[in-house]
Amino acid sequence: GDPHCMGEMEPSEKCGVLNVTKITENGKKVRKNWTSSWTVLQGSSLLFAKGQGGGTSWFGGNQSKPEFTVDLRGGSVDWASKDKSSKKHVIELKTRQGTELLIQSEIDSVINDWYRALTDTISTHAWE
Ligand code: I3S
Repeated sequence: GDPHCMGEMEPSEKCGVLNVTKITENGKKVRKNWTSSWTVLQGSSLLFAKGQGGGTSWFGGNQSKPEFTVDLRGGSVDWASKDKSSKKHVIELKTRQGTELLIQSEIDSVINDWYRALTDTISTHAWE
């Protein structure tokens, strides 16, 4: 796998570059701002860092921190309806805290893997 994706002992751990935007924060609609984010699934948390992250192991270093973290416990994941975005392969992620995100990749195998990983994580942590 990716050498920068740490903790691959856990099946729920995954990382890669995705296009991400918030659409709702604490129940309030916010303006879309699609950004390319280095995304890490770690346990029941989904972490985002700005930029491609490609060669830099922000996650292992101590100077760079995740831009944004989402608690997946009690959340839900679904394919976004057409009215949410004109883009292809868009996942809609809703958290229990009332934040909604859209997550997208142009590569359908990539987004399908994330869809599976996120739904698995949410069902695994459903009773916490
Ligand atoms: O849902 P919207 O408002 O049509 O989303 C589009 C806009 O956020 C647009 O930005 P500005 O309205 O600030 O120009 C983005 O550039 C588009 O990417 C958004 O739509 P998609 O369909 O790409 O999610």
